[in-house]
Amino acid sequence: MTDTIFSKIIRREIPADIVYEDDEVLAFRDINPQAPLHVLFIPKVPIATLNDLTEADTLRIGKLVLAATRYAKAQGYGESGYRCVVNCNRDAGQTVFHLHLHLLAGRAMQWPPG
Ligand code: DGP
Repeated sequence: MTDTIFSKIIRREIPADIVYEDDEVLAFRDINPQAPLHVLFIPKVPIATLNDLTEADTLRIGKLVLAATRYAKAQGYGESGYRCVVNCNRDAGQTVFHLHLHLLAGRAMQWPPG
């Protein structure tokens, strides 16, 4: 996988507003927020898209989702709700090819998404 801007954020080569970190996950505010809370949760291991996941990633992805849901609840959005989105490839609008989970909260959202 080629290096992405998110690998540079993991290596602290470019700045980001990091809100959470553990051994396997990094989370930082989206540069172009689409909701009052918009945080990206990424695995520290570079995985390009959802298509590239294997059995070996099962625990890693579980930890990624848990980190996001715990953060959402800690920020007070457990009851009101929040949205987790993972875009995969062109038709979903993926622009950065390092798997990331968008956590969006703080406003009522539409369904279906655009
Ligand atoms: P996606 O469309 O799912 O690939 O989302 C990529 C997101 O990444 C998009 O919402 C904007 C965000 N983003 C892109 N470059 C940067 C950056 O350098 N810093 C931060 N914090 N976010 C970025």
